Amino acid sequence: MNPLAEGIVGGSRRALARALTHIENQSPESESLLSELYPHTGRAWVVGVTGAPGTGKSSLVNAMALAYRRAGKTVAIVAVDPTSPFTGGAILGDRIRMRDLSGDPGVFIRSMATRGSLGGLARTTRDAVRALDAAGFDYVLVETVGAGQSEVEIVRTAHTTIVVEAPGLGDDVQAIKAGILEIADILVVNKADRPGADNTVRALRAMLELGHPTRVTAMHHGRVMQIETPGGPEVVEHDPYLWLPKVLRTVASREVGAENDGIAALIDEIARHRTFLSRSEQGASQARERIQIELYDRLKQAVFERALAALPPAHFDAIVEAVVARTLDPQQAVLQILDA
Ligand SMILES: Nc1nc2c(ncn2[C@@H]2O[C@H](COP(=O)(O)OP(=O)(O)O)[C@@H](O)[C@H]2O)c(=O)[nH]1
Ligand SMILES: [Mg+2]
Repeated sequence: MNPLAEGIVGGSRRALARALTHIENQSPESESLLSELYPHTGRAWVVGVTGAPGTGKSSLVNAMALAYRRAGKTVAIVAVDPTSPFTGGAILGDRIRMRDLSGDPGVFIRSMATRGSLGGLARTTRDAVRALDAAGFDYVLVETVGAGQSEVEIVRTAHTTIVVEAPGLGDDVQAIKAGILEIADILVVNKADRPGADNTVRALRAMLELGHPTRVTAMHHGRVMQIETPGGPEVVEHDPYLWLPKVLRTVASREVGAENDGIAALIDEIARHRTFLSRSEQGASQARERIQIELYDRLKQAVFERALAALPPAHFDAIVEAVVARTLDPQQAVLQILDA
């Protein structure tokens, strides 16, 4: 076995940190490393936390990690920020916000920022989560900034996705991008201590109900179907085969120190979602679908690399020239490359 893989499975933090650097750089070593780690994965519960900057994601992740630690669980945190460079202040801020966790061997924190394409970042995140899973953490919390398609892809690595909102960040409804709402298993209105929280909760509930006919496209008794809900969410609330995202309130910052901060309820809701996925067939079909997407992804990359590697650069240049001169069309050009 690769000594790094052995170290990770054996619980060495140093080996884990080095492996994550390999993964981040997509170095050749990371490929064989991930192959060796794969049989050791599949045990961690992965929770994605996404939302606009400043909504309190890092604070929330910090609070959740503390709650899991109190329950005796180990936690890894991956903070992915596609908008900030490596030296960005956001990551420094996150460190300060997560200071409660520093020095605890049951917690591992890693920040990752943009390097290359967003697709690359999604892949890096997925691989990093696998390494953390193989390292034996009970929970892996992935924080990512809600900025568009990127986090939808990144969040695909998560079993349970939490979308975070906060009052007073401009127009309540506008702050939620439709695509983000669709990926939410749980919606959280953080900063519930702030005025306007009720409005945000109401706006989110209204949006969920608006989107209801499509939201309840679900795995029902093992089959995908559209479910009519003339009686509203209450009718399907108790259906064990249907998941309806709830809107929860939290106060994540310690400074506020509210008694009823909603963190315990959030932890409970994650557990409920986990139970739901394991009891319904949705969990298994979600896993299968993700593997399928990943394999398509990797296949595209592998075919691309193999085709280019097999082609002498001069040959490729000649094909480019032929397409420029219009003696060859791009469709035929690709077939020629594949045949080469
Ligand atoms: N009043 C209040 N402030 C909070 C709460 N949660 C986070 N904050 C503050 O909001 C700011 C942004 O928090 P942060 O966790 O960095 O947000 P992120 O950008 O989404 O990760 C920080 O100053 C936090 O202290 C909360 O529940 N209530
Ligand atoms: Mg943050």
